[in-house]
Amino acid sequence: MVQRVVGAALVAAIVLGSGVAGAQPNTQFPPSTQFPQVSQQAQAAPVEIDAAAFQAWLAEVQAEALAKGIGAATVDALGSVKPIPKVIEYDRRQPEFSQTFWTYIDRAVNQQRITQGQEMLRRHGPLLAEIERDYGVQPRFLVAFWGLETNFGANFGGFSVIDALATLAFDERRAAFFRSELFDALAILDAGHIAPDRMVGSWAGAMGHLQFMPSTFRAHAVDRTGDGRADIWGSLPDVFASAANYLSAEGWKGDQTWGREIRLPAGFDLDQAAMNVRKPLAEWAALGLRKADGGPLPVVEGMEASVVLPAGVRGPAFLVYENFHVTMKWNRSILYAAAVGHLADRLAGLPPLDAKAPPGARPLSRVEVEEIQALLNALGHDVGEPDGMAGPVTRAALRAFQKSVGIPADGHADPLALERLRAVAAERGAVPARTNGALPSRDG
Ligand SMILES: [Ca+2]
Repeated sequence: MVQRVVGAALVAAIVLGSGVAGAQPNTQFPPSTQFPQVSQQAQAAPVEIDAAAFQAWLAEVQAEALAKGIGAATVDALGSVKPIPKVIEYDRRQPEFSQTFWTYIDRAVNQQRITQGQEMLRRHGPLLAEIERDYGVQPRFLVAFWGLETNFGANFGGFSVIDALATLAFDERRAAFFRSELFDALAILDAGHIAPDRMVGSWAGAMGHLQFMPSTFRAHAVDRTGDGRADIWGSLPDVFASAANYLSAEGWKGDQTWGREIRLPAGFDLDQAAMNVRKPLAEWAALGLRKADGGPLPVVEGMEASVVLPAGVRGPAFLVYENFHVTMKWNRSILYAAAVGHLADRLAGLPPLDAKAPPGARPLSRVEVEEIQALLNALGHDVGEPDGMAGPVTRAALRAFQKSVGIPADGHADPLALERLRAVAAERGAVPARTNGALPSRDG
């Protein structure tokens, strides 16, 4: 239930890769510390919080909470909340490097997680079977989400959710979003679902085993055990039922899988590789798509799918179904959705990905992405002011550049794309403007 958009358009952008319509922020979920999609973080400046201003603000929030019908005891307890400067530092940090598909997937779907996930499937098999019967979400997917969110409950994040949300609601950057989440969290406490000292989660307020934001809790959490509390911190029946209920509400198909790795035919039109291009399976088969092992594509009447290339043309190609789109409502990262699907496959004993990381695959730094943008500008493919974040505009410009020089147009910003841009710019005498990242000037 994590959204890693913050401080991290770079992340969302590069991660979302070619052909993905949305690097736009998910409005429902803030970023989490559980599983950062960046390999390194720049040090954020230390944050100081004005204690008097915070107290004055808190009194105002308490008054609003009372007006919203939250009980006096809960509102009184809010008075002792202490802001956490570290939370604001997390919220403001800028990723220094993007993460490649390969570094992400290797970390998300490692052997230890597969082994542990299989053990969880066995241990909780009867419960998960009941949940599947009632909500139509297959056990291997629930366990995959659980593994990615908190490593099967090993890491909730360790922050007091109320303290973290109050800090972020006080900070001006995304005050409205977090203020609303804070009131939802207070309502959850007020309803007696959890004791205040057990309401722990990520620095951004994502709670419990599956990292539900308070608003998601209020919309979808389930008391499976019938004790009057939806305890997503301590009760696995409540945890699994809540997650399955949420996925089901978003349109999960219990009789379908997430997608599959495929082989694209030579000469495949890369403009067709986009989440918003959906075609019936028969149509994709007719275009020459095959299973990764070369076998014929299974065709199910009525099913539509999209092609995604999260690492560009030199990475794996996936044909993804409705459940992939549902996963991207949970977390709007295409890498996350691919990791959930692949982990679920591995839990079921399916093989590793057929595609392997190409030699020299490495993340781009923010400065290198700025250089790509500056070079695109210099070559007449306008991306606006370089910002080090390869979003939809940059990807579209990169595709246009790739088409103009006759190379596969996947719009994927990587070291090879940078090299090609440098070479073409040098040939044409196109000089990029200096950027914020102090782009080293090659002409002195
Ligand atoms: Ca319960």
